[in-house]
Amino acid sequence: MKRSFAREGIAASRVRSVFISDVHLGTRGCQADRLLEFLRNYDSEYLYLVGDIIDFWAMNRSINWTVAQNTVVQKLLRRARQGQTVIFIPGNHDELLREYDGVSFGDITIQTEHIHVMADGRRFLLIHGDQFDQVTRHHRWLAILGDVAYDGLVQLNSLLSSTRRLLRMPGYWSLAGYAKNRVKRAVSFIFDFEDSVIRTVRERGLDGVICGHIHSAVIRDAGDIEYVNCGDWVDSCTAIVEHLDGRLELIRHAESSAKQFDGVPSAPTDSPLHAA
Ligand SMILES: [Mn+2]
Repeated sequence: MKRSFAREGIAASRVRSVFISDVHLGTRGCQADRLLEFLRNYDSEYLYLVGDIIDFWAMNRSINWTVAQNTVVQKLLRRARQGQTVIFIPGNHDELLREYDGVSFGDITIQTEHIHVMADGRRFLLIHGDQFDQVTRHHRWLAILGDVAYDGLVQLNSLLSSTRRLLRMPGYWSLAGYAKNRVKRAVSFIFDFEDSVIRTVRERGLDGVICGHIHSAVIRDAGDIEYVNCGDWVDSCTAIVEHLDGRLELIRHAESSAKQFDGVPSAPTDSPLHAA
């Protein structure tokens, strides 16, 4: 069943599965509007929420819940109600949901991890990934401290973004993304996040893994294992889709929809010359 969205004037692509992680609902950094655009563009049989969807850590400090974020929750619930298989695999920021392993809420099932069988028969472990992050596992206070600092960066970043818009500078550049990438790169260098994920998946005799957590989207061929990370909806606006034949694709929403995105008052004619 191919649904078309008359309001948008574009038909949704039919894929087998959609994988998203690290949406961080409840924070200022959450790019709910862009996620809604993405969800409208992709219709699927399976929808996997691969952790850190709701940021309970951040909401302990201050809640930032927008209309768009509310709509995200409604759209997810509606997809489940309409018969899509929607599975929520909690992350560390929504870890309190891990107590509800196997429980369904409004047709969305919570599972601490899940094995998804691709259309071509390959078996992938779906897990958020904090279990492999030595910082969040053994130094929780350090992770929370880093999180507070990250919030500050996200706020500084939205200030920078509005300045860029004011100056009519095209594009979107994320300071927090830049900083976090540098920091996380260092962290993963030391603690070898990806390698420890891959090792575990190999030991379990699976073909691949789809995780999140480090906000760094990739599809990497690690020999016998395919390592896939969904990225996030704070900085990079990325997701993974499984096509009808089992092929995986990394979608960078911010880039692919730059032309049709009308949320920011920047026209294609934007250029420093034009603005001057
Ligand atoms: Mn996480």
